[in-house]
Amino acid sequence: MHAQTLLSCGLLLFLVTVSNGWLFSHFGKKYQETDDVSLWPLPQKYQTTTTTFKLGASSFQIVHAKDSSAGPSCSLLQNAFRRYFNYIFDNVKKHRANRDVDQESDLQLTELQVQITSPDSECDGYPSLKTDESYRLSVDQPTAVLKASNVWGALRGLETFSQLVYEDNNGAVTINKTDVSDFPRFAYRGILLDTSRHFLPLKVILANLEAMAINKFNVFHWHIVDDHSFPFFSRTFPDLSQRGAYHPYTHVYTPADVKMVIEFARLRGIRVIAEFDTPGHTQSWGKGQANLLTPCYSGSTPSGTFGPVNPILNSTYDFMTSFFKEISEVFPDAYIHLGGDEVDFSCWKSNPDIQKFMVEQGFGQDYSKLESYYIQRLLDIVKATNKGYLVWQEVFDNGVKLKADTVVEVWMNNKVDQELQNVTKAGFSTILSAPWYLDYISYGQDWQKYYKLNADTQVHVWKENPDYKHEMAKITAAGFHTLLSTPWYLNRISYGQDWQGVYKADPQSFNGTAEQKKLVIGGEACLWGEYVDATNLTPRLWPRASAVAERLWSDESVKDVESAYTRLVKHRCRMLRRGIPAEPLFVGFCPYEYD
Ligand code: CP6
Repeated sequence: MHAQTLLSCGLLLFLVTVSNGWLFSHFGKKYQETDDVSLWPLPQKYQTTTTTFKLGASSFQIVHAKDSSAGPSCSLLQNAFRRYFNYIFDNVKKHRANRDVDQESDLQLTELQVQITSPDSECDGYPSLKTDESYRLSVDQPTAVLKASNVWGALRGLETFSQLVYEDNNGAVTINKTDVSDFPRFAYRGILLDTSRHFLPLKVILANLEAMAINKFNVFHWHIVDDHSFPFFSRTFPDLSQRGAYHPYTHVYTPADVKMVIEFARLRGIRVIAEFDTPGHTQSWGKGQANLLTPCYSGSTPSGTFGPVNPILNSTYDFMTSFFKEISEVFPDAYIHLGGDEVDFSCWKSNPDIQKFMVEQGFGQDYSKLESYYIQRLLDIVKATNKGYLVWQEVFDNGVKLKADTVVEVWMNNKVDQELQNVTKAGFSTILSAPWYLDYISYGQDWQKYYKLNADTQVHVWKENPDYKHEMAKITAAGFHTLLSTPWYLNRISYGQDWQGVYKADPQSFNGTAEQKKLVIGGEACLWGEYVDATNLTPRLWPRASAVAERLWSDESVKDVESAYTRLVKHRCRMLRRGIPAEPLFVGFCPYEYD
């Protein structure tokens, strides 16, 4: 038993039951844990036994089954075999001498056969919203068998296989006789990264894609440009990044960089959905594209500042046509995210040409009609590229006419259930991100608040927390010096955004018919970039995003926080061991720690 488990035993109730030789089983309801294995996200069904097999680095192989529709020419699988072989054996070598398999006394597992069952393995394709990610895994002597209809299910099964492997007390690589039958609860399981507020180096993006694969996420929502910078290199409009990026070549994603992200993601069964958010959030676009943004006025003269995309000029739509033609060719996914959130009307209101247009169109003073007019024209442009699209919820709320296959993303954290009801009632698919804004550290823990506090005066400033005010009064009345730290506890994330809060949210908990619930295709964890760059991205996102991963993959009934804790602690240690600096959930230690 790991000492870390002993520690958590003091904290949590730990159950092991033995029945019919099956030590623990899970069928969407109750399950128990072993000391060594932690599956995350929990599979839909699995059954494991006390029978163990040893794996030797020189004898064990991952191979294509004879009747598989994929073979050694499938580089996606070859690449995955190598990746998982290394996860199973490399670190063992690195950290301690791997005890050799004892041929005499140990049962050996020498092979994992991977069998792709459908005639089209999809080896050279891309995953999509309709992809079947299910797999079956049978670990038995002398070979284990992994069956999936295509390579995407095989990737998920390989991850599960690698999670079943552990080291016994002597350090021997071990796996128990186990059966798994697994599939995701939701088809869309995303992570949003924002590369505009801070440029994220390529290796940070790739490391995050690797962490996503370990957690069975399947969509990278790339919020690639925004107000603050435009790091996407457009072949059609190179000035956009030349003038709009933080730096025209160190802080830009070249076509080769973008290709690498897309291929690295594909090899892990992850879709890359790029977001080009308009008409708001576009300040950086204005630097490299003249006349794209609306000139704001103060009184009757232009103020020199600019607002959202100018919706009244034909040149705007010509630009969008060329731009989205390029985007639709660069990004192979069938969907593009078109944004449409948080449009500020004040600049439009100030501009006399826009005012005139509003009158001509009969929009009155309703600027959301102007916004809808723009979005409608944009959607028609993108539709002509044969792409589907996602939009933020405001686009739906404003009554824009949407294609039937549009996905509406619900992000506002008020009246979430009502919004999900409305969107699905109108027949649209939806994804939920409102409960999963992981960039967000609670109010009271942002730096401005700390900065304003002052050890002398805070007694007057910090009314919400009278405890230490009282304490300091007592201490100083007794004539002692004191110092203050109460308001400066930077260690904790607010309730609601800690992992338990994230874990408890469910995308289908709103009131609605079965048909409405089916329209919820998933959700995503958002890591907006205002306070995040390469220095803090990984620990801020992981393992809290893992809690989202289990919510979106595992059965609805898997929601017990205490048993999740036991597994998540071990899963987080596994991420450390695989080189991902995921932050701790609570006190304890890992067998292999990050250095
Ligand atoms: N940027 C863009 C953002 C946000 C949105 N869109 C955002 C808004 C509120 C919070 C976090 C992020 N930073 N383009 C909203 C979808 Cl709390």
